[in-house]
Amino acid sequence: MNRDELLQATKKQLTPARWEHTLRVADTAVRLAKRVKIDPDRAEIAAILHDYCKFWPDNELISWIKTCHLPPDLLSYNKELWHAPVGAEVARKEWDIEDEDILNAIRYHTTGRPRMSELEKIIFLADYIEPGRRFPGVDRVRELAESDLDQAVLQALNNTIIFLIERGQKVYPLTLLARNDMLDQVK
Ligand code: DGI
Ligand code: FE
Ligand code: FE
Ligand code: FE
Repeated sequence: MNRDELLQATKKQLTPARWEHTLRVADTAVRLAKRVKIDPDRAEIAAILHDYCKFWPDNELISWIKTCHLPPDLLSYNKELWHAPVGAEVARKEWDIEDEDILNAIRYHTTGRPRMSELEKIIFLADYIEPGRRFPGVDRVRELAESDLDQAVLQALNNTIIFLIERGQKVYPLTLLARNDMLDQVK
């Protein structure tokens, strides 16, 4: 797989604003990867592909969820969750990515999960803290990400869960499990 091909093809899937977000996630992920001494090239690939399916129509995402036997409970939670697990399947099938850590980083970039790898944490965090993000509390997560990825992931999960509850929305169980696990990790 050629990096320029991947960039051009991904750009075509996205709106200009979302493409700019993707480039900022990639920069942020590469920087974090270098700091914790994991392979920045793998972080970059995961970041480029993380929102590949963000604008796919619902029926397309639903069809991939069914065909690939992704967790059927996804369909009874927020549609915003769907692009991440489908993105991992597309990365495997259309981009021949076989690196399970890269695929998991794409798959879990929205929800998180218990026992996330360093790469998964980096993509999850880069998506949350890239410099274009303006969530309430994002600056605290940015600070934490400079010193402790686990504390940063925990804070981002807390913020997201509170955000969803304040809006009366469901919280996908994996997000709650991820947060509980992170509490144990940081003890
Ligand atoms: O695709 P992005 O907008 O870059 O970011 P994302 O993939 O992290 O999507 C985040 C959105 O998903 C965010 O606005 C919150 C929403 N969401 C809905 N239900 C859940 C959820 N996020 C988590 N972590 N857990 C949920 O149950
Ligand atoms: Fe996303
Ligand atoms: Fe996110
Ligand atoms: Fe994103």
